[in-house]
Amino acid sequence: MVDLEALEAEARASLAEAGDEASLDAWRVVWLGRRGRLTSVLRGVRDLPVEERPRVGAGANRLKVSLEEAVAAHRSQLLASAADTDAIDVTLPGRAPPLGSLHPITLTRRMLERTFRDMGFDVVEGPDVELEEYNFDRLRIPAGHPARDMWDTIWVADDGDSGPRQLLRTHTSPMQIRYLERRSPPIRVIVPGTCYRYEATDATHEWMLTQIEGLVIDRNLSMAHLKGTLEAFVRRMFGADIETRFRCDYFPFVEPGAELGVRWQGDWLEILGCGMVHPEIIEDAGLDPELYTGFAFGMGVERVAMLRYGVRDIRHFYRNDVRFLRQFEGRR
Ligand code: YSA
Repeated sequence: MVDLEALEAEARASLAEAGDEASLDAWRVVWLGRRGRLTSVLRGVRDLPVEERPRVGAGANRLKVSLEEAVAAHRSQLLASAADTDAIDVTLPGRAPPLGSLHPITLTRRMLERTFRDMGFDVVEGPDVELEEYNFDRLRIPAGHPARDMWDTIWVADDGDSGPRQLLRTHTSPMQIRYLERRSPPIRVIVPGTCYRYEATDATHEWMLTQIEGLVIDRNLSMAHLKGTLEAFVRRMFGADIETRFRCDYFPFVEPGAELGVRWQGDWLEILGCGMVHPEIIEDAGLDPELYTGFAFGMGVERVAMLRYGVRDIRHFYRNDVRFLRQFEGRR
């Protein structure tokens, strides 16, 4: 009489004791090898009484399959715990760390900087946390001026009378004033940087955006220089066939003011505000506005990136969805 249950119990108990690969191999030889104990049971089926054969034959075959599975599971368990130990196999090939890539806004910002550098502009940066005076007052936007409503503002601290108020800059234009304090004409500079506005987002508006400010001051500059520079720039960026339009716009720190739109998916997308620097700003900088004139602009980098890459919704840029970001791998 073959007791398969007792055989299985014994086989499993000795398998549980196998603590390394060599003992597993030895166990295999003893139980499942060509002369192993279970193999012998299977071989002996033909010598059993006829009525015993089906039970023992089928049972021993099932046991064989189940012991094969048990030994395989035990082997992977041993391998897994070996991997957890401190043992280092110096012969294994190294694992390459996953490489990130540049964010599409960084790519676009760098490309814009290159283009303006080629056109003779310097590049400087300014503070993200700005004084109210530079963000508004010295750009001819005093407290209570309706133009302040154009940009809802994120104040950093409201100390009342105890100190100057600070905010996350709503635009890069305060750097016009800071630059004019330090440098004299001829001036040809761009200022890339992040800006923040307390406003609801939609397909073309984010609450955090990147701008590139441009400032050019020299003798005898006119609106023709402003238009010529910006049109040359747009053609370099998007090719000669791009359709552009200038429209009047109002900014207290320019006179006259305009916006530049680009044809996009059957519609117009405004990419920047611009204008001739207001004579009072030139005068406040200690320059004679009869002698010096200039133009300035503030461009939205996310909008340029939308045009460049055909992105329909600006909110994709800061959602951090790797499926979106991976599409920019390998781009320059
Ligand atoms: C105007 C005249 C100058 O002489 C110099 C600069 C300027 C621009 C001004 N400082 C300004 O910020 N104007 S703006 O509010 O119209 O923004 C300029 C550009 O930034 C827009 O044309 C757009 O491209 C982008 N922008 C504005 N708000 C945005 C935005 N991009 C994404 N999300 C927003 N919420």
